[in-house]
Formats: sequence, structure tokens, C-alpha cells
Amino acid sequence: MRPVFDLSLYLVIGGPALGSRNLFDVVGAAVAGGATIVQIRDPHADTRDLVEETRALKALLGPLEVPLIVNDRVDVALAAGADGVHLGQDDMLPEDARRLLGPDFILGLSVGSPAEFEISRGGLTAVDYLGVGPVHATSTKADAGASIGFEGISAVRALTDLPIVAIGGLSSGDAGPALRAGAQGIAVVSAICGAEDPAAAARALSAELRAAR
Ligand code: TZP
Ligand code: MG
Repeated sequence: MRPVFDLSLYLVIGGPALGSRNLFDVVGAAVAGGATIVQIRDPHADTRDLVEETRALKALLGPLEVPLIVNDRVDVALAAGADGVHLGQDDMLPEDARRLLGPDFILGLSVGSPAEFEISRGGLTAVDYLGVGPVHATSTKADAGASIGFEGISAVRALTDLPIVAIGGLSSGDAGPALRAGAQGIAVVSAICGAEDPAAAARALSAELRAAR
């Protein structure tokens, strides 16, 4: 059965965004602070390392009932026993990923604008949630595309009933506007990975989300 998932505070983590920090320390801290779902995203990692890392993260998150999503890599998610895959617009088509993964994996898709949503329409029956953004400019992802603001979230919300997680340059003060624009949650990299105290950062974002509901 597909795991239940909560997009409220979605941590995206891995690769250069971590700096010198330990992946498992930051994930542990973020979850202790209230992160509800975690995505491992490391486009340049060697496949074998990524499988190992993903398997170890699943061992950490499984008992906490926090789902683990793998960015882009259907093969890695299957090999490591993760809970889902998040696809970008240049990755495998959602319907192909769904065929490989079967019904029990969570499948997410990035959508950068209402126009991109329309392009993706054909594959949406395979998809469980959308990542929509970048809301604000971000230096975390070089090819993130033009920022769409919270208006962009509202515009995609008007087109679909799929759960939406807003992403891109989000930090303190953005949870309320994201939820009011129709997102179910916020996805962050640097607001948690780059924070001096990742647990405190996650706790603060989590409190903002609760206050905004
Ligand atoms: N996809 C769209 S923007 C982005 C991704 C992975 C990066 C978000 O990182 P940050 O540090 O939260 O802006
Ligand atoms: Mg991708």
C-alpha cells in the first residue's frame, strides 16, 4: 500500500547544499524539529553511494514513519527500498516511472508554472503530489527557472486538486502565504540544511505551519 504522506514540512537534502554537515545528523535534527517527509537529492552522486545513502536514510526514517523520497532515480528508490520518487520535467515521464515502481510508491512531479502543468497533464494520473516553484529566487538549484511567487502557487492550485508542496527560496515567514495560496506544505533545502541549528529551524517552520492552518 502506498504510504500515507504529509507534505507540511518537506526537507530536500543532499549534495553540495549540506556543506560540511553530516546528512544523517541534519535529517535526524530536522525530523526531531517536525519535518514530515524527506527527499534525498544528489544529482552528482555515484549510483552505488546514492543507494547506500538512501538505504541508510530509510533505516533512520522508517521507524519514525517519515517517508523517504528519492529525487529523479527510480532505480535507486527500488534498490534501496525508499517510499517514493520525485521527478523533474526532464526526468522519466511519470507514467513510465509508475509502471516501474508499481502502485505502492509515492510519486511527485515538479511543475514550474501553469504552462508546465498543462504540458504535464497527460501523466498526472500517475502522480501523487506536485512540487511547485521556485516561489522565490534560489541559489540552491542553478536551473530552477523563473520564480513564480505565491501567485504562481495559486495559479497551479486553480488547475488541480493534487496536493501541492511549494518550493524555492522558502524560509521563515513563507509558510502562511504558501498555505493561503493553496499549498499543503513547504519544501526547503537551505532554510534547514544551512541553518546553524537545523532542529530549531525545522521547529520554527513547523510552528508557522501550525499557526497558519
Ligand atoms: N527545486 C526547485 S527550487 C529548488 C529545488 C530543488 C531548491 C530549493 O532550495 P532552497 O534552498 O530551499 O531555495
Ligand atoms: Mg530531477
